[in-house]
Amino acid sequence: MNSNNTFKKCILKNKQFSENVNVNGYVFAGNIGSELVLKIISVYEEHHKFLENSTGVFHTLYSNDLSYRIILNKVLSELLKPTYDILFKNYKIIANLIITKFPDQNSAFDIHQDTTSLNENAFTPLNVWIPLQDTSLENGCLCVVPKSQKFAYPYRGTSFKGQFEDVSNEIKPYLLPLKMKAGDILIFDNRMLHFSPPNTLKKPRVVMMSGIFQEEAEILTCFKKDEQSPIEIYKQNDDYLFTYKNFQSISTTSDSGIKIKELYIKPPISSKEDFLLLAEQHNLEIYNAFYTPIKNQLFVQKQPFLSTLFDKITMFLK
Ligand SMILES: O=C(O)CCC(=O)C(=O)O
Repeated sequence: MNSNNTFKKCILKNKQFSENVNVNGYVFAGNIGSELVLKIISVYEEHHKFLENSTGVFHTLYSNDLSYRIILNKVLSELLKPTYDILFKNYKIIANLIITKFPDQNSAFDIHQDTTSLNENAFTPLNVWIPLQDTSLENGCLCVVPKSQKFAYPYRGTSFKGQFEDVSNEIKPYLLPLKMKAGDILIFDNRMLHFSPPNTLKKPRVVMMSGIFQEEAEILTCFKKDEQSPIEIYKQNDDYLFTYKNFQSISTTSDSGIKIKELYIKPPISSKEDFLLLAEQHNLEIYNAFYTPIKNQLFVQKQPFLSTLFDKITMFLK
């Protein structure tokens, strides 16, 4: 178990921000301002046309329209670069994405850590998450388990079971809802356990997200054929997030990149007791945000992240 996931090759210019990411896994880094929010909303409206009454979740990476992914990334990069240049040094944007959560009980992202996308022994993977309207528990704000990046296992992939997949119910009390205003900038270590509940309001919840890497970090992915097989590490091209088409499915073959390593290790699967021990060792706090005293039950259903999420991918029309 890796319990020393400190901020590697820090790219945040502000020392306090970097300390917050290191300790808690996230930081609020100001607001991009209403003018820029409006510009991004107009980019969103120009490049996204959805079916009426769409349901579930739309995520840029689910689109097979590669020219859409490339153009969106370019336009958003141009708009956000001045802000990112203030916040980051020696960095690169690996992708700018849109995530839309339609009004629908099935629009939750279950508790997860992002899959491994760089060498975590040398670098720290960051996401920037900026909502284009206010977010709350009602429309699916991001919820995080502060400090949980500290005990993330460095090899995660869609082809094999995640360390915390079986303990969602134990993790839920530790989720902290991050209610945000339109344009607020959340920077987080994408190894931190995170989640977002369904959008129960009438309007779609739209967010833009950027992946931010150290400029020399290569994009890596992990693949495991089956229980007995080693974990294979693949190096991907820098344009991977614009050229790879199978993000919608759980990979059953290693269909992209160059294999650079095989590791004969078994990724850990945490039991309820393992997770509770980690929570204690890392002083995780209990927030109980998803506990409804009246019904005396958790109101968010337990769902395996990938299977349910990918079943509910919404239709995207260009
Ligand atoms: O936008 C959200 O609600 C969550 C997105 C997320 O967790 C992800 O893309 O990994």
